[in-house]
Order: sequence, then structure tokens, then C-alpha cells
Amino acid sequence: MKAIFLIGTAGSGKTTFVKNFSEWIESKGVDVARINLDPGVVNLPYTADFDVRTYVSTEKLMRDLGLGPNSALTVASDLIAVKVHEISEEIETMGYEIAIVDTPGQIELFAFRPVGRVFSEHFLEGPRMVIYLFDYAIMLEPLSFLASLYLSISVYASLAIPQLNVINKVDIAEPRLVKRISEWYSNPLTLYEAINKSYRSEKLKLGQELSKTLPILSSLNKPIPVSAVTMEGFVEVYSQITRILGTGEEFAQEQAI
Ligand SMILES: Nc1nc2c(ncn2[C@@H]2O[C@H](COP(=O)(O)OP(=O)(O)OP(=O)(O)O)[C@@H](O)[C@H]2O)c(=O)[nH]1
Ligand SMILES: [Mg+2]
Repeated sequence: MKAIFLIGTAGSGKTTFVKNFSEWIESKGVDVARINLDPGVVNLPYTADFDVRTYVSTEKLMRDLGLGPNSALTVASDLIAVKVHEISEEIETMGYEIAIVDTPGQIELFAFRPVGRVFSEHFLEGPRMVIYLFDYAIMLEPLSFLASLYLSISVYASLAIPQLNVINKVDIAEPRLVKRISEWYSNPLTLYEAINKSYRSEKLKLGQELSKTLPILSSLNKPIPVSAVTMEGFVEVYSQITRILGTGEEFAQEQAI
């Protein structure tokens, strides 16, 4: 079974994306499993085919080990890591074509702890990829734009599997702001000009230095604008998934028509 991990900062729309994108590709005839790997989620808007909360309970960890909510989540993440083969076997027997995997709200719990590396190497048969969700709202200033790119490339460096970058929530973004983000990404000069206009003293120096790393930061795909709510951009996302994972011959044909 192939796997797509949804990764992004807190509230970037991972769970909404899992819900609506899985329904959308199902309507294209793809057999999809919804997998919840977020031990801390309270309400899921989709019915999970596998829910990690049946393996670990953060409430129980808090009670038994006297932990606070965040350290209970880190312990839960580490416990999930050692269960990768058990969890994979359970899901593999369900016989789906592709698994869409929701990951914890706090990005570091999956991407930068052992669980992320273990799952990116051993979860299901594969192949595996990441969809990295940018939240457009934290990319509007040149420095926060650069910080967002650093986070995305850090996830890529940590998990080392193919990664598709997307910018979520464009339904509520002003189109000119989405266009500006896209320009900064493709043309370092426009970013450099924005930095010179926006900042003074230390921030200006920092922005100028960091912008020199843009060619490295933008080595992944130019983020695809999407909305997990209105499903705008899903066609483009799916065609990239097809390219990366080799999924959905039928859908590729449908697109060609
Ligand atoms: N307008 C709009 N709202 C969105 C979109 N995607 C998610 N949201 C909203 O953003 C909020 C957070 O969405 P979630 O799907 O829970 O985000 P998440 O990344 O799973 O959140 P955590 O797991 O808590 O980090 C919810 O209120 C969603 O309805 C989108 O594309 N457009
Ligand atoms: Mg979520």
C-alpha cells in the first residue's frame, strides 16, 4: 500500500485535507484508507480506518506517568515509533490502494522525532511521500515566508522522502497575496526588494542574508495553491501524486482527455 503523510504547522489544515482529499480521490475510483497518527486529536471529522489512539492514550500517560499534555504527546509519539510493523500489518491487510495519513498538530512530534523517520522508512509497503501544507497566513511577510520555507526543507531533510509542497487556505487569501508569495518563490529579486522595503537594521541584515539561501530553500516544487475546504487545486495535487507514487492510471487517462 502506498502512503501519503500530511505534515504542516498546527492548524494548517491537515485533518481537513485528509477528510476532503480522501473523499475526492475516492470519487475518482481510488481505494483510500484514512489513517490517524495524531494521538492528541479529540474529534476527527472522518471515520478513520486506523486510529493510533487505540494503541496509545495520552490521558493514560498523563495519569500513569504524571506528565503534562505536551510531554505525554512526545512519549506517545515515541511509543508509536516502535509499533510501526504491527500497525503496518494491520493496515496492509485492509487491502487499500493508498493510505492518507494525518499527523499530529505539533509538527515536531512527527517530523523531528524518531516516529517520523521510522514511518517514512518502514510504514506499509510503499512508496511513501509527504504533502507539506503551508499556511498562507504565516507567509505574508518576507521573514516569515523564509521561516516557512526553512521549516518545509527541514522536514524534507529529516524524513528524506519525496515531498510535495502546497499552500493551503487560498479560498480565504487575497489573490494578490498568493501571487506575491509565488513571485517571491520564483524570483529572488522580488523577495530581496520586499526585504529592503519592509525592514531596517538587524531584521534587514538578517533578511538579506537569509534570502541568499532561497535557491536551496526553493529546491522543492513551487507550492501548489489549494483549499482543503473548497477542494481548489486538488486536480493538480493528484496529478503530482500520480507522478511521484505512480498511482491511478485511470485518473491520469481521465486527465488527458
Ligand atoms: N478557509 C479554510 N479553512 C481551512 C482550510 N483548511 C482547514 N481550515 C480550517 O482551519 C482550522 C484547522 O483545520 P484542521 O484541519 O483541524 O488543521 P490541522 O492542521 O489538522 O490542525 P491540528 O491537527 O490541530 O494542528 C479549521 O477551522 C478548519 O476548518 C482551508 O483550506 N480553507
Ligand atoms: Mg489535525
